[in-house]
Amino acid sequence: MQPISPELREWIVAQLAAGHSVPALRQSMHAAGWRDDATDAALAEVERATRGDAGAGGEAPARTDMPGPNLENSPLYLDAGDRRVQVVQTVKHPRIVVFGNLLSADECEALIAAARQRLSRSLTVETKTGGETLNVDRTSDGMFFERGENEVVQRIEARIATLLNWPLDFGEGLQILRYSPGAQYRPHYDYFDPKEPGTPTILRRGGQRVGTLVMYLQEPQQGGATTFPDIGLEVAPVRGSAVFFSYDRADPATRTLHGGAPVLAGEKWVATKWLRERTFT
Ligand code: PD2
Ligand code: ZN
Repeated sequence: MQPISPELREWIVAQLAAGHSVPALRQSMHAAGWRDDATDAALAEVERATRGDAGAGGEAPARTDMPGPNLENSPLYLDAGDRRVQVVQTVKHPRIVVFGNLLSADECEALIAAARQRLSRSLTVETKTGGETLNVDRTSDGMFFERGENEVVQRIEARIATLLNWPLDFGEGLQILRYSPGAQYRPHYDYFDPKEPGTPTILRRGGQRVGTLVMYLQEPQQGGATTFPDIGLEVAPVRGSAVFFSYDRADPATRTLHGGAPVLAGEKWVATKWLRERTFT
């Protein structure tokens, strides 16, 4: 059976939304060389997805192709192209990997220096509307780099793509956050809530988020761990290290609730890379 690619799925959805009939679609796909059984399977899948069918337990269906490091044979180090990255800790469910030595001190400094003058109070994507709003749950200051915006951003993005086996252009631009004393990021999920009305608009730019990499650029003197309340894990914000986690569905069943604990002393800086299902535009 021919695989149903995200592009084909999107094309079918767009054709149906434009008012083309199912028989007309079937005819176009037949003319394009699709076998009728594959066409029917693709149409049925799109119909299931648009009806919002749940899995056996009532949950959303899980993706199978996911970002993440290759941990076969329990490596202590991974080759991320231009750097040897340490595997410090792993959790299976939720899938979490803590990396050491992902960034050099110079790279951390360069990101902070380039971001500092562009910081403003952080906005979060607003799934109610598809826009962005100030969110009291996040009291840090932040900014976004464009993907590939400068040499150091390019180098780090290429390294992440190699390390996590996920195409570079499926990633959002790097987000930089600065937490001053008292600042925190209350526990949340990084995927977009499918029940919110603004989510379809957000998903047009590359589908759902499926993974997060939080990289620590500057460690505070106290506090500021990245917390996973469902499993009681706290990741210390050590400069140059990072925590990766992935979520194969937009559902709390992924146990990826996480937050940034309040910074008690000093300043914490992080860079976050969010990974989408497909090309982020
Ligand atoms: O800065 C953190 O530790 C943190 C915690 C939770 C960052 C994010 N979420 C994020 O950028 O999504
Ligand atoms: Zn988050």
